[in-house]
Amino acid sequence: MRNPRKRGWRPVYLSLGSNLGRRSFHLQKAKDWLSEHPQIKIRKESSVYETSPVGPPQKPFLNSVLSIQTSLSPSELLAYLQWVESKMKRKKSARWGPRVIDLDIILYGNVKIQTSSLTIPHPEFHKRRFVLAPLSEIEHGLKPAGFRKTVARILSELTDSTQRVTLFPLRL
Ligand code: A4P
Ligand code: MG
Repeated sequence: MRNPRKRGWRPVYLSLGSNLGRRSFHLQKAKDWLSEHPQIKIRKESSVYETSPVGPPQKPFLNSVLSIQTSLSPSELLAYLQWVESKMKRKKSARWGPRVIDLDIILYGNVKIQTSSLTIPHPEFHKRRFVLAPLSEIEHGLKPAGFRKTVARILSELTDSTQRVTLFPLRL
């Protein structure tokens, strides 16, 4: 029977990134942790991309984007992502520094949030080819909360030519 108290399931987009150690293994492992949560269903996954680092000089990243449905609230989802990061032995590093795994909430339904621990949509996503390319691959017509343009349009209007993104031969 349907539980009337059950909260709705929301469409959410997550960014996965790794540039330390066995990068593809780390992306796969993070996806496995996400799929194990009973309140997270993975709907679509982008290709994996090798991307030049944004921020301080460091090794290239592997990045991908997952489309999920979740009944977790934004703060519950963030807590779970941080738990997965800690399980995967991510150590705190410099801001935008190298990491075994980084899990970010890019979009959470149509919600806009600005608190000390959570900003949604992610404050940098619209400037980042490493997020926009995989997101546009799986949801090019999506208009993020607070934006009048589609993801594909935002990507096509990016002018920063220093950000390189190439398809990586791996399926998660
Ligand atoms: N936080 C606020 N909003 C969010 C959100 N929407 N999703 C807070 C996730 N976390 C959010 O994050 C710091 C704090 O951000 C968290 O405690 C959470 O409360 P962090 O992951 O511990 O630190 P960070 O990642 O070093 O800082 P920041 O500012 O989150 O960096 P980003 O934006 O995650 O960028 N270049 C390439 N090519 N590919 C990458 O994946 N990633 C980064 C990290 C930099 N350059 C990159 C890549
Ligand atoms: Mg982060």
